[in-house]
Amino acid sequence: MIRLLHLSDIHLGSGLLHGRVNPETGANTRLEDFGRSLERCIDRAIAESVDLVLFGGDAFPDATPPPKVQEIFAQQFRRLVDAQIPTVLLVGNHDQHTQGQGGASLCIYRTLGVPGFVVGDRLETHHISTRSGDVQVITLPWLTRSTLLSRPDTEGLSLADVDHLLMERLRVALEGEIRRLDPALPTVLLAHLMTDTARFGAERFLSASKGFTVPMALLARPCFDYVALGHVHRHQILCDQPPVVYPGSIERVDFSEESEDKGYMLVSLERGKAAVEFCPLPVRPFQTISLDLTTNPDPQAKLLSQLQKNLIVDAVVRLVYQILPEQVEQIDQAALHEALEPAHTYSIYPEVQSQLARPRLPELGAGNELDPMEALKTYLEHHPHLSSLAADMLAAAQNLLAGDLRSDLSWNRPGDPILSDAPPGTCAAEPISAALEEPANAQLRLL
Ligand SMILES: [Mn+2]
Repeated sequence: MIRLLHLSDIHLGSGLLHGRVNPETGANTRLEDFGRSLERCIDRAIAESVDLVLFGGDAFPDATPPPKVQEIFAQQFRRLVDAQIPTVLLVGNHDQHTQGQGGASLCIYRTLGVPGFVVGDRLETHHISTRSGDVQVITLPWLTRSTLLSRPDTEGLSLADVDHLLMERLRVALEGEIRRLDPALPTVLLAHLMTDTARFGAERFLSASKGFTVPMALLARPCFDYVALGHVHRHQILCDQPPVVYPGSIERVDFSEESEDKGYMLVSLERGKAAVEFCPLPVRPFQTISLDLTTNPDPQAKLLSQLQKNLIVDAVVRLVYQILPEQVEQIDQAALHEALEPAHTYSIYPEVQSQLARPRLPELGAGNELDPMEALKTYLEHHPHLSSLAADMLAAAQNLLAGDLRSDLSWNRPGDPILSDAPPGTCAAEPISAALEEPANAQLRLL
C-alpha cells in the first residue's frame, strides 16, 4: 500500500492586503501564515513518512514570485528531498509563464535536478518508485486552447465548438496515456482543471477566467485509483469510486473563502482501492460583519455590541455597515477602531445610503503601486453586489490591457495568458524544439 499526501493551491504570496508587517521579522503576516500552513503540510508528510507527495498546482499568484516568496516555498519542499520522499509538482494556470519560450515557475526544480522531484508541465505518465512500491502518476497541467489546438482549427467555430474540439483532443491524448499504463500498478491522475460538477470557490475570481470544464466522465474511470485535482479552492470530493478530490487551497486567499475549511488529503492507495482523509489546517479566521443600521435608533451601540459578539480576535475582519447621511455623526470612528483592535487586521466600509459616491478603498490610495488588474480585483472584492459580473469584467479588462482587439476573440480566450508571443499552434511554455515542430504534432502536446 502506498501512502501519499496531496495538497494544492498554495498561492504563496497572495492576500497580502489582509496582513500587516510583523515587526519582528519585517515580513507580511499573511505571507508568514501561508508559509506556516505549507510547513504543516510538509511536517505531516514527514511525520507520517508518506511514500509520495503530490502538489496539484498554483504555487504562487503568478509565475514570477519575488525571491523571498520562492525561498519560503523551496525551504519547505526541500525538506521532502532530505526525507527522501518523491514529489510531483504540477503546473497550474498561475504557474504558467508564456511570454516567449519561458518555463513555468516550477520548472526550476527540474532544471536543478532536485532528487526525487518531478515537474508536471505536460500530459505525461511518470513511473515513480517509492519505498512501498511503484506507482504511475499521469500529470495533466492547466490546459489552454493553444495547448491542443492551432488557429486554423478554430477558424469559424463558435466558442462552444472550440471547447468541444478541445475536449475531443484532450480525450484522445489522455486515451493515449491510459493505453500505455501498466494495469497492475496503482495509478493516480494529477490534474489542474475545472470539472463540470465542481462547486466554485474563489478560483473563478482569481484566474479571471471562465475557462472550460472537463466532464467527470473523463476523470472518474476504473483505470485511475485516485484522481488528485487542483484549481478549485473549496475542498470537495466529487466521486467516491475512484476518489476524485480537490483538497482546496491551504489558506484563505480572500473573503470568498471565509467559510471554507482548509487542508490537505492523506491517501492510502492500492490498485483498485483508495482510502482518503481530509486533514484540516488551523488557518486564520476571516470574519465579515455586515449590518444595516439605517433603521436603528442607536447605530453606534449596535455596532459595538455586534463587534463584541463576533469572534474577531486574531481574525481578518471586514466591517460593512449601511447608514443614512443623518446618522453619520452618530458613529464614533475612534471607538470603532478601538473595538476592532483585537482583530489581526480589519477594514471598515461605511455605506452611506442615498449618497452616490462610493467610499474609497484605502488599498487603492496614493502610494500603493498596484497594477490595474490588481486594482480592479480589489475594487470588485469590496463590491459584493458586482460578484456575478466580476469574472466578465476582469476578462474584459485583461483583453483591453493586452491591447488585443483581434476579431477572433474566441481564440484569445479570456483567462489565457495575455502576453503570449508564441505563434498560434505552438506551445509557448515549451522549449524551442516544440515551436519548430509541425503544427499537427504541436497541437497534441500538452505544455
Ligand atoms: Mn488554478
